Amino acid sequence: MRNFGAFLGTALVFLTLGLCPVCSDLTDGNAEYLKREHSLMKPYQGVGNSLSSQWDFWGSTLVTGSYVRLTPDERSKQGSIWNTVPCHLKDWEMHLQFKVHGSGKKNLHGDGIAFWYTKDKLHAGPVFSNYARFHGLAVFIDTYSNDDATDRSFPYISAMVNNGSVSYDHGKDGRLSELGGCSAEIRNREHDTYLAIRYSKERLTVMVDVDDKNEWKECIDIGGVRLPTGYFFGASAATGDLSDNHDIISMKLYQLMVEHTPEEENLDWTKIEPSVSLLKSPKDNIDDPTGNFRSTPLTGWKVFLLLLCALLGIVVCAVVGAVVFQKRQERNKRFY
Ligand SMILES: [Ca+2]
Repeated sequence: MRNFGAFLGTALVFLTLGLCPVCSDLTDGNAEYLKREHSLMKPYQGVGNSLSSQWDFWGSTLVTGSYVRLTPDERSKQGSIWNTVPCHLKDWEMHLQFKVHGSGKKNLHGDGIAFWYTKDKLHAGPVFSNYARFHGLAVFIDTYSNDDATDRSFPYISAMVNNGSVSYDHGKDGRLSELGGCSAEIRNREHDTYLAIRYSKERLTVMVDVDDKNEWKECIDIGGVRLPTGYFFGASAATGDLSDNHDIISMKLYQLMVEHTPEEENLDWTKIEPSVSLLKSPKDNIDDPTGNFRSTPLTGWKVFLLLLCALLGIVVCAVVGAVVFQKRQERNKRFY
């Protein structure tokens, strides 16, 4: 059994070697580049309804020197702002700096802000003042619980990918079509609040920074998300019987430097149909009490656990094998 120590050593070396690709996968060292043509920043030059503008606005939207107010704290207002330049980046990260505030007491305010990456822009409708059967991605910052269910606290952030076939259900706060979400205290904060939406290699990640600690907390992370290039970024908000000021301070878009295979590069990315390859339909989410359904590819720790289990299996087999072998040899010796 002296060799067992050596075997364990070798196993550990293999384990370390096996982990290295996982380590490099976890270290996301991609350089990021701000894309001004898709960003909205103070003092909001290039915002306006002219041919040369990079951002169009609609409805109750008011552009001041320090914020873009999608709706004031008044009933039945609808407003939106849209990037006029289609985005042809394959991998991107949008940082949304916003502020939702108003005089309404707890649960007496609404309805929230929606972030969009969609085929159509300035297409008004009932979903936070946008079209319900949209093509593309939506991330909702929903401040009012329309549904009576008490399984989650609001404000609630959720994501939805649509190919125009599904209508966002406002009465159910989009529960039936959501891909994942989290609660976040974003309302009436002293400081600005932030949302990051990253789309890269079919993976959608949403992070929040709402506690003024300058650190991102993961909210949504799902794989198998397919979105085309050539869509438009936008943000919209709406008030109903209840209201809030919905302010966008900035929208900063960063290009992520990610390598793609030649096959991927040769695809016509504008022809991709928005979809999510879930193992079950998003409608089954309703069975999940947390409201989170994730179909992520193997993440770092899962790969680690798998490797560990496999190695433990090998170790156990080797030990049992060695013991059996030794016993047999001893028995054989007795016979000679
Ligand atoms: Ca709602």
